Amino acid sequence: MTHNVSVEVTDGFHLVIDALKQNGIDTIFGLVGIPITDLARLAQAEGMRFIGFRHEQNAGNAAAIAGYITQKPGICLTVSAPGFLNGLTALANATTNCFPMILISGSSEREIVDLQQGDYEEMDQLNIARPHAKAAFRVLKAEDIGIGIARAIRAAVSGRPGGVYLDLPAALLAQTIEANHGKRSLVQVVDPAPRQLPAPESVDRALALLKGAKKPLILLGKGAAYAQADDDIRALVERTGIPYLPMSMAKGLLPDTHAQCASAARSFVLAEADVVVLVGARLNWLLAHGKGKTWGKPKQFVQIDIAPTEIDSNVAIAAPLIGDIGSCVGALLAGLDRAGIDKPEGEWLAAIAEKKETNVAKMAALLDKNPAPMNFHSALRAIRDVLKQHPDINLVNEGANTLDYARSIIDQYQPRKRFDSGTWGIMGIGMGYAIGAAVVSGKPVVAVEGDSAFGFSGMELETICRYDLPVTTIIFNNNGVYKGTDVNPTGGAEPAPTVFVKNARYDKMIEAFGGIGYNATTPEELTRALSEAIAAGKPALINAVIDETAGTESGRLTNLNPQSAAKK
Ligand code: ADP
Ligand code: TZD
Repeated sequence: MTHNVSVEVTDGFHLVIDALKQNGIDTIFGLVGIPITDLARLAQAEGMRFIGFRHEQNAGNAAAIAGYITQKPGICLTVSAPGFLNGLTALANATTNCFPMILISGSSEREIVDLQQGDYEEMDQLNIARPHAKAAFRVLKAEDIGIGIARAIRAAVSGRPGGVYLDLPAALLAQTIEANHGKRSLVQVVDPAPRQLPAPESVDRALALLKGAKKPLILLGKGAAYAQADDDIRALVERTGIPYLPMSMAKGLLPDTHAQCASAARSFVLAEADVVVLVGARLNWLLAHGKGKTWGKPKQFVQIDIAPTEIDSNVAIAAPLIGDIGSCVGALLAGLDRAGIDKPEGEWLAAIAEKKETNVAKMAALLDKNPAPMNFHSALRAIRDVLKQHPDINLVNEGANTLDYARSIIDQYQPRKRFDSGTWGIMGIGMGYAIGAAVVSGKPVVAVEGDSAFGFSGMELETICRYDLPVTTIIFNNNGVYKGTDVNPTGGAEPAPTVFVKNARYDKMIEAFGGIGYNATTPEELTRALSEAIAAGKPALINAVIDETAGTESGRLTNLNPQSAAKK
């Protein structure tokens, strides 16, 4: 950009885009307005992808899942105050799930905001973001943009990944500096997420614990999936012969059909194991905090994690192994022979095999039924069978019953192909994750959504159609949150808190934007619609009509409702 004949100048807008590009970032998810519209335009003009959303939360969710899939921070761009706050839920969700993303928000004039003089979209965004982010920065001088973006990238992806907030005031974007000076101020981040090797004595301690185990178990979490150490993780599982359990987003790290997969005997192995190796999985609510009935017999843990403060968070950890998962798993592998670790005893493996067989038979009986209308099982059987033919498809999944049943019924065959409500159990990630996954993977996406869950991000169907993304959304339509059967106890006309309009036709929504809509009332119709939609590679939505009496309150979390919890 040339402002006068003698000195070539650049400005904040250009420096932000140049800094991102220089660090290999090629996509921005966002929603435009003052003061960032021109930033989005410039990004596109400079060859980046700008994917424009209808609500910032969905753009943020797309950025977060892009970060999880690629190990590069996903970028979400928003306007100030309300746009920023809309994006903040996604930033907090990314931080909670350990996904690397950067929320970049434009902000109003500092002088006015700090004196609270009532600027357009006035808000002290930096301070509001701080507790919800792994790190938060503001850049005030154009010559600091390079450093600001470098710090944001490194904070997002190094150590335990998370969400980072970057505040860019409007005045900064318009600031001009000499072009050469600007160029020199940019930073190419070297080795943004360096390997972190575990201490040798920690490795020996973990191996010694494993050596003494009679009933060992490996538990793979989404940290293991994120780490992209797929071959070493498979080698550890197969060379030790230890049965393993994948957490929901770690499904597919090894195919769910693997002989050592103990998912079908989950309760049994959690209760019975004596030594559990946690690989990138936290002992939070999703694992019953590592104690209580779920965990049955006393046990000892090896915990592999990059965050040292995760250790002993819920129960005492006998053998912490701190480092990146690739390095830690590699070190264990290298020590297996030295430590003399043999395959687990046949008795343990036989007991698991027997339990699996019984449970698989029980599930098969449920799956084989053909009730009319469909229930969760018969609809998911149809989806499972179609997806088996497409092992590289991305699966997004949210809802209560829809999430719980799909997680156990649909097999995953490849790593990082399942994206769901995650650590918070959040509803609303559906269309954002679907768009993010489609954009960065270039592969089709199937989103299996409860009707309530879908509602949080449903307007992004327009975005999916606008960018012509190969996303098929399947709505499990049972007329409400959890179920569709509640009635107002007063007999009044106002609907009960959990119910929706009966027999809604979600398929008509996508038709408004030129997508393909299907209404499926039987497993056969669902199979046909899904096969056709995937083959077409076009935006599609299937309204799957599910029995409104099927399912339970809160899916499998019934026990967390205060009334049930109080009874415990
Ligand atoms: P899940 O929900 O699947 O059980 P969590 O999100 O609870 O998994 O746990 C993921 C864990 O993985 C976090 O504690 C995080 O610090 C850790 N983690 C993330 N990336 C890495 C990595 N590259 N190396 C080691 N640990 C990692
Ligand atoms: N709001 C947000 C952001 N997250 C939440 N988890 C909830 C509300 C509470 N909630 C759940 O935990 S699941 C759920 C809600 C509203 C929806 C369940 O209904 P559904 O699924 O139609 O999506 P099923 O399959 O019919 O149970």
